[in-house]
Amino acid sequence: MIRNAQLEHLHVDGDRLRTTIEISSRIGGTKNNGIQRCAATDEDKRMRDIFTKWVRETGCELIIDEMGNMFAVRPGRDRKRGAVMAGSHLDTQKPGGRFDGILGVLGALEAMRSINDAGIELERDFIVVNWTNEEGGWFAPACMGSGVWAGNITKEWAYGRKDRDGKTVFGEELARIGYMGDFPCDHRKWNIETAYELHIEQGPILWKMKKQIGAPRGILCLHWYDVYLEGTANQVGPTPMEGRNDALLAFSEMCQTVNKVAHQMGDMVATVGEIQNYPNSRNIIPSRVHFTVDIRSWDDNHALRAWQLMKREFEIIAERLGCQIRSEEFWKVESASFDQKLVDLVLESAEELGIGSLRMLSGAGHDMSEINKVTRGAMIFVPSIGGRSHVEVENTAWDDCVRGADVLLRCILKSSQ
Ligand code: HGY
Ligand code: MN
Ligand code: MN
Repeated sequence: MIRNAQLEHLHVDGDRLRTTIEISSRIGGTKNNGIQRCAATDEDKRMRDIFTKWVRETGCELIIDEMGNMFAVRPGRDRKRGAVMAGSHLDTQKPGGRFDGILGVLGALEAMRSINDAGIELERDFIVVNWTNEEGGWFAPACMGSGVWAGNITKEWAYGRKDRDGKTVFGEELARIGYMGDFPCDHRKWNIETAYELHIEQGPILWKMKKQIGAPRGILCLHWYDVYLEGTANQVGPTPMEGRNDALLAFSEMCQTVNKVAHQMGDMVATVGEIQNYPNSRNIIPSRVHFTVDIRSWDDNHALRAWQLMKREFEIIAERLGCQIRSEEFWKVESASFDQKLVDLVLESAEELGIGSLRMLSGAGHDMSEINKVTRGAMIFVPSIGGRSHVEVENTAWDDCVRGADVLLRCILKSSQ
């Protein structure tokens, strides 16, 4: 049993957390102080190898499942009771920042180390997890490891995903780096009672409101679409403007449509983030374009209505410009409402530590969208300086990292009773 006195005085080791994150920052580190460490790449392998070493040093058992999800298991006194889990992801965008996901895994590792240092035997198993390919920045979609684990996508479909250049296949690369484990990637093989994820906010709210801890009540839904346009290539010189079937011109009008519909509908965001143009030559009329649409809202139906409006306008544009169009929903995660008792526990823990906190919503997607489907979950946010993320300048003050890890530690201890 954890006595309140222990609870009162148990803190993480801030210097050790900073050193651990700084070591991570050097693996795939970029010259602009970011990280490029996409899932199933050599940089991901190097980070996983070091994380393996750190986990072994804590004396935990390390389980690696079929999707490369890494679970560090610290046995509790009564192993029949549901475990407490905390973690996030060590992969990054291409390029990305030093804290997105990384703070969540290494903050949970620091909590594990601090519990070890205090010689506490927890009632329940405590599991630190590194989820595979949360970002989806190189092998889409996002949340692939947690998505298979929670049953949103199949392992086979995930293994077959190609990288953004279409050159490598995810399953082969995961096996190549040596992290395709044997343990089934299935939440039903685990008995998880409570899950936490410490994460940077990735937006401006905490930073602007000068609050140090955010407790999101949930995460927006994410809908990812692919749109394929087919026009007619031709020599740019002799081909008159009338009658062209210019796929890139069609794309440009559709990109405007995405932004126009999002502004008109409100309570949502929509973004065209990725485009391939073929043949992408300055003196050939573009004949093929692929582009992506990312739509997010707290209300799934609102997001779906927006897509229907966009799609209808796309078809009118394609018809007028003489292009073929095909679109499909590539991936989605419904909006996630967290367990409000756990959200309250995050706010209560922050208050006990004298830290200003705020109940909010997450616009960024997280593994917790998937985990929250199959167990009770909550997240702990810390401020992103300037509200910036998914960029190399992503930054969070070390004191905020430590405060977030302290709140996480306290939530773990409370949920481990
Ligand atoms: O897309 C997201 O919000 C997350 O980074 N996967
Ligand atoms: Mn993340
Ligand atoms: Mn991210």
